[in-house]
Amino acid sequence: MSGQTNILNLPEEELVHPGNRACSGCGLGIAYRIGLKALGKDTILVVPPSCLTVLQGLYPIAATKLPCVNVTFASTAAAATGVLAALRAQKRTTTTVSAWAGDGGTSDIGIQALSGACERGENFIFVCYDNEAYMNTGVQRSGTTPQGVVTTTTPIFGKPQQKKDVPSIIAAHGINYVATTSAAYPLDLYDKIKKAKTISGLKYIHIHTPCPAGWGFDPRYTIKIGKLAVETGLYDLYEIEYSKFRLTGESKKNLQKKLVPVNEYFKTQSRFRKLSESQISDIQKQVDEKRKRYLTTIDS
Ligand SMILES: Cc1ncc(C[n+]2csc(CCOP(=O)(O)OP(=O)(O)O)c2C)c(N)n1
Ligand code: SF4
Ligand SMILES: [Mg+2]
Repeated sequence: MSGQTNILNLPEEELVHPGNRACSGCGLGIAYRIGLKALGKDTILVVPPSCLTVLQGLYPIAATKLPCVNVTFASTAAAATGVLAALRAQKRTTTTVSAWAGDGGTSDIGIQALSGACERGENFIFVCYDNEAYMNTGVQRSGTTPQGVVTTTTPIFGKPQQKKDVPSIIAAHGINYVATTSAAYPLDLYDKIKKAKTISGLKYIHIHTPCPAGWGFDPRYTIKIGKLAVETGLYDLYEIEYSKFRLTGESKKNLQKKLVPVNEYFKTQSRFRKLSESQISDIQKQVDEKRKRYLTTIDS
């Protein structure tokens, strides 16, 4: 999968204008730019309230060259279904429809519409960019915020619950393609969205997008931190294609080498400052257990 595309054969045409409203070092900015290259010009976007709506800005000075429908928080997948129906009525069967929602708009507020669309097998690509909190409104915890993270709604002890495993929830619907990727691995991201375009039914892509403003790190470290999440085994790159699971890219390579200790990742971001020694060692144990499961169940 990854490795097919390199920096020299990415399409040169930019579908995101330079100069947008994202914070400097925003992982979403990278994911969006590369993701739109993979989707191509004949695409209609569907976007709920999020940092992405801010990044895109408003007509006539929008940062994207693609048509985009801004919809209510809970309705992203339902609205994408409606756009598909309108295209069918116009006999436009080659246009790609792609919803782009944040983790709040996917794992919490939009999950019912997404579940319905998965179950019906609607033919669009749902992208969740996961900056692990409701960032646009000032860093509130979401279902995908990791355990122990300090947000404005978990200010004292950090979030007590674990990160919700949204890709597994979506995969349980039996859709044809689920993939996880990261803004720190833009070519992996590009290849997975490209592949999604060739598969029928609903395709779900989960993108880890480091967020300097909400995670508490210097914007120059976005890629380094995104990579550390994978190198520690805290975030895995994989595909579930027609129900077959396989690790991809750096996560596949991880099986052959020693993982970086999780604390190396935690140390880089102020949002983890409330994690205790025992919480860190519990999380390390969970990652080690997962790696053991991979080693015994995956034929790499
Ligand atoms: C029904 C509803 N509730 C709350 C809001 C306010 N709101 C706008 S964006 C946002 C945060 C979105 O978080 P997420 O989906 O994770 O995207 P991010 O901002 O992190 O990019 C919230 C709570 C809203 N627009 N509609
Ligand atoms: S708050 Fe985070 S996700 Fe939102 S624009 Fe800033 S860096 Fe990007
Ligand atoms: Mg978010």
